[in-house]
Amino acid sequence: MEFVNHFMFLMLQFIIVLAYATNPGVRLDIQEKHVVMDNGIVQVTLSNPEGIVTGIQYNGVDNLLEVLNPEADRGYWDIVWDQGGNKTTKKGKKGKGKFDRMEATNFTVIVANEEQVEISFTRMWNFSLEGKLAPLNIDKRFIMLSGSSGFYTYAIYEHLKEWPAFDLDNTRVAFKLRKDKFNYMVIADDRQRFMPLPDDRSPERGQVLAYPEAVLLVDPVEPEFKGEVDDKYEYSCESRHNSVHGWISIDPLDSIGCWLITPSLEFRSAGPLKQYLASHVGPTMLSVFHSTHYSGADLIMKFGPNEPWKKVYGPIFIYLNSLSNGFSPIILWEDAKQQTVNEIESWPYTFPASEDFLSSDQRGKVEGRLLVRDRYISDAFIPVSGAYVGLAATGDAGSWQRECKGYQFWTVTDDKGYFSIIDILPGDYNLYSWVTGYIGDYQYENVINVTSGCEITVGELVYEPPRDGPTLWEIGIPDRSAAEFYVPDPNPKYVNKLYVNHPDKFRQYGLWERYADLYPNEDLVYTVGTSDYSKDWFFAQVTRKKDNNTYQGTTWKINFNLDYVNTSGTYKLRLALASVHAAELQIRINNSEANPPLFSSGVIGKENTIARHGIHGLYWLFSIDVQGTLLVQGNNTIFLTQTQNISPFQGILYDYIRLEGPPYVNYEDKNSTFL
Ligand SMILES: *[C@@H]1O[C@H](CO)[C@@H](O)[C@H](O)[C@H]1NC(C)=O
Ligand SMILES: *[C@@H]1O[C@H](CO)[C@@H](O)[C@H](O)[C@H]1NC(C)=O
Ligand SMILES: *[C@@H]1O[C@H](CO)[C@@H](O)[C@H](O)[C@H]1NC(C)=O
Ligand SMILES: *[C@@H]1O[C@H](CO)[C@@H](O)[C@H](O)[C@H]1NC(C)=O
Ligand SMILES: *[C@@H]1O[C@H](CO)[C@@H](O)[C@H](O)[C@H]1NC(C)=O
Ligand SMILES: *[C@@H]1O[C@H](CO)[C@@H](O)[C@H](O)[C@H]1NC(C)=O
Ligand SMILES: *[C@@H]1O[C@H](CO)[C@@H](O)[C@H](O)[C@H]1NC(C)=O
Ligand SMILES: CC(=O)N[C@H]1CO[C@H](CO)[C@@H](O)[C@@H]1O
Repeated sequence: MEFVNHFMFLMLQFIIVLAYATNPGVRLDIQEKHVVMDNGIVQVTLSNPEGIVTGIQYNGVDNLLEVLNPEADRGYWDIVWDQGGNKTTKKGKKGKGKFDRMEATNFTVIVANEEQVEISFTRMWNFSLEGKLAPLNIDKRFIMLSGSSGFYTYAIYEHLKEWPAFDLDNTRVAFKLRKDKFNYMVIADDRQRFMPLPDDRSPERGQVLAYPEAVLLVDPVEPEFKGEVDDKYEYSCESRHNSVHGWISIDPLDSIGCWLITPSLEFRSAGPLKQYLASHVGPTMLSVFHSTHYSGADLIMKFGPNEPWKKVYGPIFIYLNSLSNGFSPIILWEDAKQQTVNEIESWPYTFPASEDFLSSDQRGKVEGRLLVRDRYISDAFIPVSGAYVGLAATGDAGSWQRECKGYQFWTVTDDKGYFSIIDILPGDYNLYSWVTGYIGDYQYENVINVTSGCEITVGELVYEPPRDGPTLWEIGIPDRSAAEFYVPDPNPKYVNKLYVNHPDKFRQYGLWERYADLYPNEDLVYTVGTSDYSKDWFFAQVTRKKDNNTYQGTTWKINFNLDYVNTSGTYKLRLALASVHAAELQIRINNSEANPPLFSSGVIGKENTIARHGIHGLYWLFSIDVQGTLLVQGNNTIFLTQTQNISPFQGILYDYIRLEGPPYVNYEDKNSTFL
């Protein structure tokens, strides 16, 4: 089977090569209302001067985009924005910004020769447009290369200093494919399936569940989908794993793949762990550059008055492939992944004509090595492999997860802890890291000034994660995710078959309601030493649903035994949270009535991770002093109370919890029995 796939893969390459060999170069045809780029493999039609992709002709199909949609609703860049400061129109929690497809007003040819066509669609802002359009100059570019089975798009957004404040909530590129053809969606090797039709979500065929995006398929056109839940958020994807996804039109004689390839994460907001929508029922393909999903209002890009800004989003590649035989269409996915590797290797591209897109020699490089020293575990300086190291706008440790306006450049350390971050755009950055297995965030103390062609060596960096004393006990793995905890099976009424017997079980709909099924009256109790966090720690501390459509806050207990307590020492409770939504965490020790509690987080988080089937949102770390006088020799209890109780989606996803003993008086006494 492996062999057959590999063989077919080579064959496919061969067929594509043949197509290239006969290519006639790129032609540009400018019509009154449209512009057509054609390289003999693909023909792309855009509206003139709006710059909306209205047609993609490929492999004998005159349009891969949804011909039933109006032209403006086929392939487009868009933003969701609002006026800034006190002019904002977003009222209350449900307020939404203004959606704008950024239709351009001016079409310009930038490059047109046999090898390459690059065209530009611009929309310039001025004060007469205040309140009506986002104060941005927009330049949308489209590129076609000869012999290339697809096309590129990128855009330059610019906000001038003297322009008014505004908020940018969301921006992306969307393609709406033909529903009569594209029926198989691929997000990843283990996330692909035949998909329902958009019609199945209509009131006649579907039943809206707890929010409009989640629909129970009651009477789908294809009966095989009956009883499943469809929700686009079940297909969201972390930025680091979101380089290619798309759709296949499966036809035994002539299958076609249509793929969105994002060759770099540098322009996406908020770092490698940020989750974005990808493909979903429509059939829709999105390349999202910025959104507030799984993060909340902290990620709204807020531009003040006097804040000049310019950013290049993309280029991304829309790649097409086809297969004209009876073999598995999954070969198209394998080929799309190989194409993605090729695109990543070609990054930064040499062909974009805008001087705002910098080539490799205009960018810089930063190298070094990361070691971790976690005292009380080991005195050694340990090289860590697979740790994320990145450059992002200057800020506090961990600020990268909320940073949106600049570019970010990330890599992972090798087996010996070495890292090399290449092709960094000039500018001032901080260097950040986090390491699976350790809590907290690393930040290098110096600002790093990247210039064209620079090669900066930062040497050996040592991350000393937060640690005051020896571990008395711990729950979970410090990895910014709640995936290691107990994730229940979904209610059989609300299944997505893709996630049955799948490692991403957490993506099923409605798991928040399973808590009340498992713990109808008494809350979760975890006993250190006997409980197993993969079975006994529910992945989210959600509210408990009562009969009356009301909800209750909950109090979870951690029981633990101490053989000895130093009543004059200070213990430390480390609470790493993987996500919070409109929740307040209160902590009490050995006295469930203590008022005030030992600790309260206040009401924090707007990440909406629970409703969106995420396993993490933003990372939070709280370090809480616990005086030895609060503890007793023998059994102790920590009470974790989540007080908020308005909705089913409020709650906390824990990442990791640890109790540290007091610091040793002499670190050399660490083998002391008095822990
Ligand atoms: C809005 O903010 C501006 C500048 O901060 C201020 O001058 C103005 O008075 C405010 N308007 C209202 C209605 O609050
Ligand atoms: C259109 O854009 C081109 C290139 O940016 C510029 O030279 C031209 O003046 C613009 N035309 C209009 C009507 O804005
Ligand atoms: C401002 O923009 C509008 C809309 O594009 C345009 O009609 C108008 O001529 C522009 N005004 C100036 C002064 O450029
Ligand atoms: C970084 O370098 C640029 C260009 O050389 C310079 O304009 C900028 O002031 C520098 N920033 C710092 C913090 O040194
Ligand atoms: C249901 O909720 C209402 C309003 O919150 C309350 O007045 C009523 O007593 C509740 N009924 C039951 C059976 O709990
Ligand atoms: C208990 O903690 C206090 C304060 O840190 C320290 O001075 C004392 O030596 C500790 N006692 C023991 C037995 O470790
Ligand atoms: C402490 O807790 C354990 C386990 O919950 C229990 O078996 C034991 O009896 C308790 N000891 C005391 C002194 O309460
Ligand atoms: C000081 C205090 O409240 N101690 C309590 C700690 O918790 C244990 C077990 O719940 C109780 O037995 C203690 O009285």
